[in-house]
Amino acid sequence: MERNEVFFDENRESLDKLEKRLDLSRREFLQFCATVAATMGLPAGAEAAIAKAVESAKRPSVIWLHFQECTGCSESLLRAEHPTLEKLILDVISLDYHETLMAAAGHQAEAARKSAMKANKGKYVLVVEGAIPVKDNGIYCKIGGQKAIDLVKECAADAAAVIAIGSCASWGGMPSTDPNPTGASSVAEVLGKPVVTIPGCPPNPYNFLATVVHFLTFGKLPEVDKLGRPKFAYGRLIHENCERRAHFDAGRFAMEFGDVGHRQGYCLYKLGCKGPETYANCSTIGFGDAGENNWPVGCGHPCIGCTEKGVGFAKPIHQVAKMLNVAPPLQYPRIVEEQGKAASFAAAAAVAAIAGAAAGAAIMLTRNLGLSHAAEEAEKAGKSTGAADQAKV
Ligand code: FSX
Ligand code: SF4
Ligand code: F3S
Repeated sequence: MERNEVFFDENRESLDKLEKRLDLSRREFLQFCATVAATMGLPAGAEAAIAKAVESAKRPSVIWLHFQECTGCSESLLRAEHPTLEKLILDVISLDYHETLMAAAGHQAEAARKSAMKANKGKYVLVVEGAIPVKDNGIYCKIGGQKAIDLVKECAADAAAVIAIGSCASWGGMPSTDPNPTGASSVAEVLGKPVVTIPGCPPNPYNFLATVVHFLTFGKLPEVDKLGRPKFAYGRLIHENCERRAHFDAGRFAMEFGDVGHRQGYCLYKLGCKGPETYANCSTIGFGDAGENNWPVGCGHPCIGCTEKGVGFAKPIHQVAKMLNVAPPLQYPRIVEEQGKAASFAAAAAVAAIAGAAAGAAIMLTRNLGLSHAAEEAEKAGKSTGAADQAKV
């Protein structure tokens, strides 16, 4: 009997109840647990532990604050299908305060927040969506007559965990774009202590769901990097696992939107793709359960680095990215090899490593970028190979 079957056999009664409570079939529930386990990079069989936690754990009270943002973070959760947010709200967490989703308004809403915080002192999870303006003593954002800067401190004081969702809350995001007139700041800056961050504009809903489920299953938040990002989601550069990576390595680039390279799905580096300097799992988990390739690069637009401080909303969208490392991808998608004419990524890295110059690999690579594509275009136009060889970025 498989591990999951054993789990379902042993927990038949409670799962029957859960099935009714969640209005999900057992299969759908297992699929949800498996998706979350896979997002966290947990080994096979972990979905049983997740299922057990979701089935039996007391739903944690969640207070969700909104500041300077567009509500895209909440919107992206509404587009998650396994399960839908309303099921998540009702059965996995107890969402006691969320300005855009709760029925209560005005004083009633404020009262709901205060009573949830009192009843769950030291145990509730605080989720913050949006940046916090600190300029001019924080007067640019007020909720219920209270300044955002004061509200976030009040709510964080007795929280068991603080999660900054979206790039705005994680590092300032779009509202902090130069010249940042309101002094839009991150939750960590305002609280003066590190918090878990789930950047992205909007962030991938599974990264948030997986973080909450990790808290439920293991009683603690997942391991994070120095920027507070869960390592399971932000441990690798987008470029490392991109479906267009083989084209990058072979020097095949889209040079303009709509050109031959763009239509054939070539690498978008020359159009400003920030995948080489952006840490996130967009290329591996996609967005919105809408099928394969449903992420910016998959749809033909360069990554703008929305998860990365100093890249998204900071660098011009079509400025060429900085190469952060030269690690080869985990796997290569199939390509038509005879088209590749430039030095491969791996070859360039190897030569640089022999010379003892790690930085040199990036430089060599950058010098090779576009050579083969330019050569190919030149050949198509009937020019001589010599002329094509001269083609430079
Ligand atoms: Fe919007 Fe959220 Fe962007 Fe910010 O996501 S999608 S502006 S990260 O805080 O609502
Ligand atoms: Fe993918 Fe962008 Fe890297 Fe090209 S530069 S392989 S499109 S992440
Ligand atoms: Fe954002 Fe780039 Fe992912 S723009 S959604 S980090 S592909």
